[in-house]
Amino acid sequence: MNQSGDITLAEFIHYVREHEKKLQLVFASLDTDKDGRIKVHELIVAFRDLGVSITATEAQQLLKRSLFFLNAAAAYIYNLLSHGHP
Ligand SMILES: [Ca+2]
Repeated sequence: MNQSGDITLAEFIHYVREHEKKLQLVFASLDTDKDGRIKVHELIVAFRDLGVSITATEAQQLLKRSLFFLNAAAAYIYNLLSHGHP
């Protein structure tokens, strides 16, 4: 980012890719059986390793909410960029 706060397309793409890498790392660390899916059980184990106990229902809600949040954020930015408003 320069002093005016502008970002170039190259910077934007670099930023998105860096975040994609982090998301891939997070996904890979949660997908312990490496089947390409984060299962409720895997999320429960991940939280247990952090010392947090969550139920299967809580894990399910968390998975749904994270996808909902990512989807909503992407839709918000897309609409803002294409229509000038969310
Ligand atoms: Ca898995």
